Amino acid sequence: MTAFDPSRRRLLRGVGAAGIGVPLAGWLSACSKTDPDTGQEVVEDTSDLPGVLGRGESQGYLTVAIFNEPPYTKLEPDGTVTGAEPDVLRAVLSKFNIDDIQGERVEYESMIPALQAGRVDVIAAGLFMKQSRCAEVLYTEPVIVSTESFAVPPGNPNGIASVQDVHDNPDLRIAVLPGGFEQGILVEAGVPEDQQVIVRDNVTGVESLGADRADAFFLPTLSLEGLAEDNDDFEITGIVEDAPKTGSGAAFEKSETEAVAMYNKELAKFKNSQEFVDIMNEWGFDPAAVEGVTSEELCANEG
Ligand code: 6CS
Repeated sequence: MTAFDPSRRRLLRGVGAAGIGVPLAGWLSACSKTDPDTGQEVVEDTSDLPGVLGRGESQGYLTVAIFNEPPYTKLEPDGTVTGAEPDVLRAVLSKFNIDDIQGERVEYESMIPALQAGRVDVIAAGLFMKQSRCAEVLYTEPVIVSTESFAVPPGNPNGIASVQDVHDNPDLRIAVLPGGFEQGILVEAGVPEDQQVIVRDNVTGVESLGADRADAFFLPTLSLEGLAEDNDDFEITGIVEDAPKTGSGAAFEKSETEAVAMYNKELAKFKNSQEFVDIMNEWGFDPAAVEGVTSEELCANEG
């Protein structure tokens, strides 16, 4: 199969519309028929793209796992999925004639199983790269690099600033999301389970401080800053310097090597575009932070 040239597809689509009066995008993408056994509509894959990209072009969208944690991901009231990672995913997928993504809210700990079970086509949630995750899925090159902080009661009464502080004081209770990157950091640092307070979502995490169920809530800095816009009952520490470097890109099933290689080529071009800078700036990320950072580097994170 010849290498995919997005401009060729756009050209073909133009010729189709002009030449034969049929929206070629429709001809190129989906021919559906009813399965005689199940009676369900079956969308035939008429795309010449590999794997998940071909499925996306044929069905017109991909289903993406998100958590709804701005600025990484956000589910708007009308169901539109946005956030730094989904916005980049949508922009790059459009180069493959896949014009829509549909968000599925999934707990971080369940995202990889959902991908492996085929419940979602891709993860674009700020699911930070580390060894155990990179062994299970195929990440694209990174889109964002970010930092971790603690939310603490006003005045930071326990003086929590690092993972070492938590490790050194067994009385400290730290709220974390189940299966989240931050819980993994505590585990890698030898912080026992009885110091980990599992919270189901970010609002519950900050509320655990006021309820004296936890002494800190461990989450990415930008996520805490987003929560602070609606809640002034907590403070945000500086960057946790002894947390590993966090970063993520979209994650596909492990077998999607050809599709991810094609996606990465378009992503590399996109990361040099003004549109990428605009998306990063809109969500508060530094577009330059990811320059020179690779999935290989981030997948070396322990845990
Ligand atoms: O990768 C993770 O598990 C973490 N990522 C984000 C964006 N928020 C919290 C979560 O634990």
